[in-house]
Order: sequence, then structure tokens, then C-alpha cells
Amino acid sequence: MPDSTIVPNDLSSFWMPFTANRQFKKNPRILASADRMHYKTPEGREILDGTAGLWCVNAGHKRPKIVEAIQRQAEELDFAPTFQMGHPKAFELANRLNNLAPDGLDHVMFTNSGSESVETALKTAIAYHRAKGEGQRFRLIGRERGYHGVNFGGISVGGIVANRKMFGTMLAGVDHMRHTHDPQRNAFSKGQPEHGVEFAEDLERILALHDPSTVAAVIVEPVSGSTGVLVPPKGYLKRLREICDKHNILLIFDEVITGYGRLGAPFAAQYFDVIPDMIVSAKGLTNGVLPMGAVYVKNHIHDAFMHGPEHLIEFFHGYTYSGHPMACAAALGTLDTYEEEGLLTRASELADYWESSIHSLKGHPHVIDIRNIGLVGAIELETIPGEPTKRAMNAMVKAFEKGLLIRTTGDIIALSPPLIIEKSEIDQIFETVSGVLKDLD
Ligand code: PXG
Repeated sequence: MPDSTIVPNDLSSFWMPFTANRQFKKNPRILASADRMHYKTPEGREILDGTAGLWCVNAGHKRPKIVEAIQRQAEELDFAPTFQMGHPKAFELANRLNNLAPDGLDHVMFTNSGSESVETALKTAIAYHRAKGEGQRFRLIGRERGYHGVNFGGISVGGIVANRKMFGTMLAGVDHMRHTHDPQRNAFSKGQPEHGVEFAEDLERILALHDPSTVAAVIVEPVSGSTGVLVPPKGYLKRLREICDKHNILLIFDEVITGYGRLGAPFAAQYFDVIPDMIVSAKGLTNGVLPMGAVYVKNHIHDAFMHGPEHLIEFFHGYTYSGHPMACAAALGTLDTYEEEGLLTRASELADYWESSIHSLKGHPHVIDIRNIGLVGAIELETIPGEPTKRAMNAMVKAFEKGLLIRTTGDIIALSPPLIIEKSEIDQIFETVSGVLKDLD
């Protein structure tokens, strides 16, 4: 019997994540259904998806291959353990992903989110050095303005102040490089900024302080997403790779946003031609349809654990739902869709059009910087004095009223549409944003 005390549309019980709950619940924005490039509100109003959901729906919504794969899987095998057991799709998926990842990262661990993928990679890095007899390498180095999810390891190496300040001491043994944002020299850069390769030398400064022999890994987003789309200066990632190599430190790329085609290659590692020791991923792996993450690991890291008596577990880590059959089915349907439609490279075909479209907003009211790479873009607005985040938040609400979904962080508008977007829809995004900016206080 239904509980008569439950009111179906009461919004109070759900404490919403990363949301201004009181403001939202006074004036909710509800997405009730979705198809390809569009959401629909309960009243049937169409909303163009300018953000691929939360940077995850790379193939667009309600894609038949993915829907069918999930339906079939639910009938065939709902759940199977992957601790000391296996099921076919987990191995099939790992092998398919192997072909996508850069050469040499031939092993993959499954998780259920980007945050879990980050924790998995950080733990693997520390355990790897210990397995090699270098247990003194325990330090982890992240970067200011980095986002690596919300778990304790991730916020420790992360550098977004609001995500850290409420949560006490976090992990010990963590340090941060400076971020690469330099609007004085690089404002309105198209693609990778010219200036800033020398920011990589900040890693050497930190290593000199702690001694390189104490450092296990460096983790960075190749392009920082959540902090407002910070594109790496030319040469910067290559230099980080060189410094890590020189000191036997693992380099981890957090590709939760850049993975699965966002820049025009399967991974940013290939796009920038800089190969890390581990790649952290999630989001686009299943097109956002079911929760799943994957961590790609270089062979020598995997192999370092494959010693000792064969009846013993090699690595004490994993989740109940690592390689969940439903998520594997969704990921396989997603890979089929990406491959059939060439979506993992489509961003490279649209990148020039995207770039000139977003930069046409230069000169609009409040715009102090525009940044882009692949099918990602950011428009930074001048902050209303004393009221940070308000101007961009108002832009988001106005855009939604005009039928466009955008993301904001601080006073930055971030855009990252599904990779199936057409040029006419790119036009629509920027016409709408243009109207919103002209309308803003
Ligand atoms: N690493 C990176 C680089 C991310 O962008 C995570 C880890 C964590 O993933 P999960 O699946 O645990 O959320 C992320 C997530 C935004 C936005 O609008 C970005 C994320 C999540 C929600 C919103 O910037 N990134």
C-alpha cells in the first residue's frame, strides 16, 4: 500500500549534491526525459544539452544500442561477483578498452565513479612502489585548482578550496603544484595557451623540498574541467612527463572529463601525445547511463603485483560493483555507438567551428576571458563585486529559461555538448548565450 504521508512531488527529502538546495527548491529546474541533444521538462519544454549532462553523455541521450544492451543484460545476468569470480562482459569490456587506451596501458580496474577511480589510482601508485621495495615513496602531488572528485584522497590532491576547507586534515603527505592559469598573458587564447611551459618547473621546486625519493605520484587533469576549463600551456604536459621520468615518479592523468572523445581523440593522452602511467576515467565510459569508472594501468605497474604464491590475492582493493554486469553492458553498447558513429574523433572535426563560435562572444558584456579546446569551452565573467558566483548563476538560470543547459563554476560558464552535436546546434548554443549575456546585470 502506498504510504499516504508521502507527497510525490515534495522536494524536501532529497538533499541535493553540489546544489543551492534552498534556492533550487523555491524554483526547481526538473528534467523529465531526454532524446539525443535535448532534455524535456515535465511541461514538455525542450532544453538543448550544452553540457552532455555533467560532461558524461558523449553520444547524446537515449541511444538505442545502449538501451538495448541494458535491457538484454537485465534479463541475462543482473549481478555477479568479480571477487574470485568472473563474468564474460567484464573481460570483454576490459579487452575492448585496451584497444582504445594508449599502448602499454593494457590493464584496467573497474570502479563506479570518477571519485572511486581517483582513489584506486592513488592507492595503486603507493602500493606499486611498496611492492617494488620502495615503501618510502608515499607522497602524492596534485595541483592548485585541480578537481579529483570528492573522496578523501581526491580532495587531498585536489585544489578547489571550497571542496577542501570543511573537511579537516585529509591525507597526509600531499603537496600541490601551482595551477597554470595566467590570464594576464593568455586571456582569449584559442586552444592551448602560448605561455606557461615553465609552470611545470614548480614540480621540481616541490621535489627539491621533499626529496624526489619520497614521491609516489603526480596527478593532474590534462585539461582542468570543474575549475573552469584550464587548458595546459604548450609543452607543459610533456615537461611534467620528463620530470616524473627523471625521478621515477608515476604520472597519473585524471581523464574523467577528457576521456572518451571530448578533445577529438579517445584520451587526452593521445591528443597531447603524452602518455601517463595511469589514466583515471568514468563518465563517458558508459555515456553516463549507468555509474562506472575505469583505471588504466601501465603493464609494469600491474606486473609488479604479480608475484608470490598464486593462491594469494595480489591487491587488496576493489568494490562490490567493480565490473558490474549492467554497467559493462552499458559500456559495451556505448563503445559500439562511439565506434559506429566515429564519435571519439568527431570533436576534432568540429573543434575549429566550435572555437570560432565561442570566441565570437568576445566583447559581450562582462566577458573577461574565453577558453576552448576540442568540444570544451569556457566563458569567464567579471564577478559582481562582493557577490562571487552570482553573475554566472544568473546566466545559468536565464539560459535554462531560454531552453539551454549550461554549467557554471565560480563566475565561469562551462560548455561541453554531446559529441553528436551539429553545427546548427552549436549556433543555437552561442546565440542563446549571447542573448543571456546581453540580458545580464
Ligand atoms: N575527476 C575529474 C577530473 C572530474 O571532473 C571526478 C574526478 C569525479 O567523478 P565522480 O563520478 O565521482 O563525480 C570528476 C567529476 C562540473 C562537474 O560541472 C564535474 C564533475 C562532476 C560534476 C560536475 O564541473 N567531474
